[in-house]
Amino acid sequence: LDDPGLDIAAGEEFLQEVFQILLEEGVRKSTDVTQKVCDWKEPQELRELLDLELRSDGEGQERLLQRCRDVLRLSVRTGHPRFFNQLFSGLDHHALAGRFLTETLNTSPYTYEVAPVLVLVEEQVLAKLRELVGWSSGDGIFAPGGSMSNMLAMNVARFRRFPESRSRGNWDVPRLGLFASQESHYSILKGAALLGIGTDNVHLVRTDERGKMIPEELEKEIQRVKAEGSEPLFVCATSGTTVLGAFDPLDAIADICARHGLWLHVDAAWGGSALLSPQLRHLLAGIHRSDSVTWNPHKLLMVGLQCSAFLLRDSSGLLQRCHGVGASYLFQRDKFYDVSLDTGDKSPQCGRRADGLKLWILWKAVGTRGLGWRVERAFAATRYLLEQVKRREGFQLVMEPEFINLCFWFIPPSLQGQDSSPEFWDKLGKVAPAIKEKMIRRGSMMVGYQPLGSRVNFFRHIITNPAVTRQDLDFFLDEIQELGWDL
Ligand code: ABU
Repeated sequence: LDDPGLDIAAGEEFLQEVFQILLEEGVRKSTDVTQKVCDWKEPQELRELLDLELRSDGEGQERLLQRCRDVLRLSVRTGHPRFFNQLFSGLDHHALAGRFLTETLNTSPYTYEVAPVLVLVEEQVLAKLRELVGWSSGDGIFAPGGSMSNMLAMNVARFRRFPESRSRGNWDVPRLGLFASQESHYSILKGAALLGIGTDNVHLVRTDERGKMIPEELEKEIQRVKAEGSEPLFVCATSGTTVLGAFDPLDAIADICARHGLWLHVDAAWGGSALLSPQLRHLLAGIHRSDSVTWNPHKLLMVGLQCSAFLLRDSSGLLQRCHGVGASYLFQRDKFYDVSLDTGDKSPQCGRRADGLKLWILWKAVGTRGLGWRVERAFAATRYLLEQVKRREGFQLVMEPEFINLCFWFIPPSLQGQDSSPEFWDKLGKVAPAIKEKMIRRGSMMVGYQPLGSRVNFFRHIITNPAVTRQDLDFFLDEIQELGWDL
């Protein structure tokens, strides 16, 4: 014990090498359009290549550096300009610097004493996001992903109506009713299960042909649930649904919530970033009337996974009262500084990642205008792709996109000109998975597909990365045509 048990000099030397690898393999190559997006391996082959077994003795530096290279080389390059698979993509160098800083600091922003900078950064970032929602005051916390942010909203809504539920559980609470559209995120169902509300008590409200909640159907559902003896509590409107990118009509939904005294939560995990664009923020008109908002800058703002803000209009300390337990070893009331900065008890978590820092660094780098410009560039790129899809043979839109989700089928020559029979749709539903398999095996690009309601598998193309160019989008369509031509 007389000497440190870590070789600090060797550790630093190792890190120097790792930073070079990170820059070369993780940053340069993973954003280089001439590289493959992925290098597909069957799981067993990959297990063997990685040599996953954990042994009694450690390995030398060269072997470890090779392992670092392998991890990067054999992973999917989500920063690549031809990765269109998820609602996140791209690599922002400033945000990545913020992620490095967060990892290096290795602290939890639950108390000011262990994370003074991170607590103040989080406070500032949350205030700025709330300002964009249209609130001059309020509260909030970063959560590990949009699903958790949505669950926090459900929990806080229940607590506001039934404060005793915190201590007595669901025993004294009537059967509750939660409402969200048929296109809402699946986390509403998960949250109802986790919170003991029950998935049967989530009422999925019908949507129109564009995937937007129909307010009159919400009103009917609320009346029906009341007539059945349940107590309506919570409405989740969605601003940017996962597949179609639909925006629910927030003002009409807010009117209904006000009439029935219901909590209005807006799941703007995907679409919230449109608030940064003067041209697109109308999509969320009425969001300031909500009680809470989920907003994931790790999606459209390219901040990096993960960065999910749960924002609250209430400024009376509801979040703290709902989740706080006041652990005496963390949240001592007799500290020498302002203990309102010990914000960790607002969260059901204890250890928590400081997800605000990377957004703060990015925001400092490009400003509010720069963030808005990125959203508008993604929108403009989607418009370009839309025009090309309309022009090209074999492509059929699922619907005109309102936002950045471009959904379409590719109809190969063998199916073109056929009647719209059940057999036709059955065969068409097999096209997207077949093309996807070929593209992943080739490693040329990645895009998602899914069935939705009565619609058979179609592609959902998402752009968030400002590095994507017209050439990438032309390549994308050429590649779909080439891969699907002989199906
Ligand atoms: N609900 C999170 C979004 C998943 C996706 O990237 O499509």
